[in-house]
Amino acid sequence: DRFAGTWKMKTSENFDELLKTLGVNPLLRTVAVAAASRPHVVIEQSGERLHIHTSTSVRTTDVTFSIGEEFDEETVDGRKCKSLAVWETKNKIYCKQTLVSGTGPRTFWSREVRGDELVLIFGADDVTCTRVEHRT
Ligand code: RET
Ligand code: NA
Repeated sequence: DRFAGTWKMKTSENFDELLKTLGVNPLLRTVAVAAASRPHVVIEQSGERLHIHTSTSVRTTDVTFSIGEEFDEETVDGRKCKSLAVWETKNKIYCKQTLVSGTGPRTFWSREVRGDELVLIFGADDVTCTRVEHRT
């Protein structure tokens, strides 16, 4: 249950580029980037089952899923998708997303625990945003 904990963001790279690739307009990107710089992240884990709560002043998401079972979530820009998370290593979860309707960039996220840090990557086509969080 190594993902469990309360996490605070330390660094973020390319979040604006990610939103640009997802087609979010400049004004909304400015709002989103500012809000996303101070997320409050709480992860509960019981083996293969995880609950990830991420809150900011403008957007809060809660996802509960089991590794290897499809679940509903939203892409970073808020589009409904079906997701499937798998263990990439024993410390890393890779989650592929498929839009429920319409077309858009291919998106995924991964989360890896490295010591006291959690490395979160969001991908959209060939753009990746890397966010490093540490335990509070
Ligand atoms: C959207 C759509 C346009 C308007 C706003 C948005 C805000 C997104 C945010 C995302 C935060 C994500 C985090 C992820 C994990 O660490 C949906 C792009 C305001 C604030 C914190
Ligand atoms: Na996170």
